[in-house]
Formats: sequence, structure tokens, C-alpha cells
Amino acid sequence: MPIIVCTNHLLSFPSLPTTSTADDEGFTEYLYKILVVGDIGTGKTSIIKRFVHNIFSMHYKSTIGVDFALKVINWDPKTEVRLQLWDIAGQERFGSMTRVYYKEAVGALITFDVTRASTFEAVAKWKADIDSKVTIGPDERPIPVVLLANKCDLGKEGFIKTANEMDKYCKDNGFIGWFETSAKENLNIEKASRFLVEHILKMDIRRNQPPTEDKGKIDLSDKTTPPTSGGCCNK
Ligand code: G3D
Ligand code: MG
Repeated sequence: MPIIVCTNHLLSFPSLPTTSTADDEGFTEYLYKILVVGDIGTGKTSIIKRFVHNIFSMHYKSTIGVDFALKVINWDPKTEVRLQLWDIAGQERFGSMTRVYYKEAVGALITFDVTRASTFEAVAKWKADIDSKVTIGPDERPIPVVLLANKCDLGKEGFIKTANEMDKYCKDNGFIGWFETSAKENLNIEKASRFLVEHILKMDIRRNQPPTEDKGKIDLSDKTTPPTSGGCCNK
């Protein structure tokens, strides 16, 4: 079964040839690098663990360096999406990451903790860091980023923003959407990730070219539904 290693060089580059990637049944795998960034303690590792292994643990030790996790999504009968999730584990204190770390990412999740307003203030810094270090296509568009208001199972004394204000914040700051999440209660993590993947698949030229009769090539018809706007778990 072939795997499309979809680095961001292959997104929105109409001039790039569509390599022979589908098997005889037209089954295709896409591999996407996704960054998970945000201030320390906002729940990045918990979100990844919940999403990938469906576990929540108060007792794991955060590692120093970069952790990777792989999430395989059976997108539709002919498409498998593999998300390579990059957890910055321990590097948050530097407030930014090196360009090499962001290289070839095609999407990102930025987390903040709804109980600590300072972590929301840091969101703009993380977004700027991503936008300055990784882009897509010859016109250097920003990669799609979803904002996660995590720990929504807890009180929000430290952070009072309405859904409308969050919508406006996302629009003004170039986020494709936002979700209230809880790694603890498994709220909206799957939904937020699928929302990001839908967006990435729409940008992937190999999925959006007209279907071809050529058996050796991938089925490029776009079967994705349009993404709905970000939501929150209290709605
Ligand atoms: P980080 O990877 O961004 O640094 P972690 O954050 O995933 O390590 O989470 C930091 C702490 O927040 C952990 O608690 C974790 O259990 C907790 N946490 C993460 N997500 C949630 C959530 O959605 N709800 C609640 N209530 N807690 C969450 P400890 O006590 O282990 O430091
Ligand atoms: Mg961590």
C-alpha cells in the first residue's frame, strides 16, 4: 500500500507532478506533519495522548525534546490519513522553536489553558512564531492553525471570552477555527483534529485535481465535506 509523504512542498504546488501513489484499488494514504504548540502545562501532551491512544493520565512525566505520535484516521473507504503529531515537550520555556522543527509542517494546533489567561496571551506569540518559520506554496501562505481552548472541564475564572469574541479573534488572527477541548473528558479533540485535516486535504492539490482515468495515479476527486466553523463543548 503506497504512502504519500505529504510535506508542505507538495501542497498548493500545481507545478509539481502528482506521483503515482494509489494502489490498484485506488486506496491512498496521506502523511501529514502537524505541530502541537502552546505554553507549558496547557495540555499538549494530554491532548495528543487522548487523541492517539485514547488515554488521559495525570502521572506521566513530560520529556525534554521533541516527541512524535502517529494517529491513523480512516478518512473514507479509499483514503487513510496519517497524522504525525509533533509535541514540543519541554521546549516551551524558550517561547519559540527553531525553523528546523517547523519544517514541512502542513498544519498546527495551538493550545491554551482556559484557567490561565496568560496562556491565551501567549497564543499570538506562538502563531507569529509558526507564521514566520513555515509557509505553504510559492505564495508563502500561512499553514492552517486551529486554536484549542483546553481544560474546558474546569472553571474559567482566568479566562472570560464569549464564543463571538473567540470567532472574531480567530478571524482577525488567521486561525481557521477554534474549539473548546478537554483532554480529561475527551471533548472535541477528535472534532478539532478532523476540522484541521479537512482543511489540509482541501489544500492538497493531489486530492483536488479532476479525477483521472489513469489507473496508476491516485483518485484525486475531492470527497471532503466543507468544514463547519469551530465550536465549543458548552454549546
Ligand atoms: P503540556 O504538554 O502542554 O505541558 P500536559 O501539558 O499535557 O503535560 O498537561 C499539564 C497538566 O494539565 C497535567 O496535569 C494534565 O493532567 C492537565 N491537563 C491536561 N489537559 C487537561 C484537561 O483537559 N483538563 C484538566 N482538568 N486537566 C488537564 P498534572 O497535574 O499532571 O501536571
Ligand atoms: Mg508536554
